[in-house]
Amino acid sequence: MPSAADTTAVVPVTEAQRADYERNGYLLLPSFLSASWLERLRAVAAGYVEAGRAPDASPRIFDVEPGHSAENPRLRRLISPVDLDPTIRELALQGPVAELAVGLLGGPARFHHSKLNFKWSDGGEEIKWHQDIQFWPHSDFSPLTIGIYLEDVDDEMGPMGVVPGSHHGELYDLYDGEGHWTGALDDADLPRAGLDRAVYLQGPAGSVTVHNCCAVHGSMPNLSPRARPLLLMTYSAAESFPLLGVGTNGRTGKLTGTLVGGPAPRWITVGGRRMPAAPNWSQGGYHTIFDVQQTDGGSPGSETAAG
Ligand SMILES: O=C(O)CCC(=O)C(=O)O
Repeated sequence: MPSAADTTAVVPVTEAQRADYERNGYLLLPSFLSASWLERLRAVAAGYVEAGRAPDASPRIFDVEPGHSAENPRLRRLISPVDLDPTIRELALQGPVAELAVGLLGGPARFHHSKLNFKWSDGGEEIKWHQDIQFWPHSDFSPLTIGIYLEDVDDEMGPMGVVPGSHHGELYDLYDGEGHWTGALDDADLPRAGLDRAVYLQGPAGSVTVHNCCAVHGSMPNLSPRARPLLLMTYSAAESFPLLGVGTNGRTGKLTGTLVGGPAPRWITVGGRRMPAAPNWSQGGYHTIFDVQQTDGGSPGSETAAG
């Protein structure tokens, strides 16, 4: 298993792929994941589907469709699988997805959150057009989400749709006219969003999707008799920070903020100005300015690093 330090040595994307991602705001990497990883992830997902049948399955872990039951499970989402499961944690914080995040971000990455969207067969729900950054604002626009299809995905199954180049465009208001948060572009804004140019990312199981936090994206209902599990993991550049303390589903997870591929940065950029920032003392190790100035300095910061 690679350590956090040697993750940086692995570059699983080419310069051309990285340039594509920068230009278009998305990437599709067909059959990215090895067969053995895929097998492990499918076994994990199947275990959670079984667990989701329990009458007391926690809504903190499972989001289910109306009509979900033990006999006829219809899961919408497994919440924060990186926190829940050691295999998914290894994938996201040390394995090939960590390496991909570091490669795409061009340096150490800060893990933010994860989710497994099941998009169940025969009508698994649509995800309306939206951008992500409004849900969990950060101090820059580096956050990206890496998705892994756990099954083969075709057009009928509600593949992820992305509008190329939209990450450089308008950031839409995801409130409605009455000030209610809808989490989706308003109908009045849709004609400006370039949806006629949307591309739908399909591929064999193990294919990877990547989209930038500002890219307009969404997906249609799954009209096929096959589920479309998509495991999603979000990272920012290490020097980018979430602003409101929110993760997806409203909460950050235990591992939100974990650094992969390198140590905590000493510089951050806010309001366009790059500045040296103190170590992250939030976990302890600091008392007062008097202590630090009257001695040789404090102990190093204690940001969590994977590995
Ligand atoms: O599952 C999908 O197709 C899209 C996922 C997404 O955009 C989200 O969960 O925010």
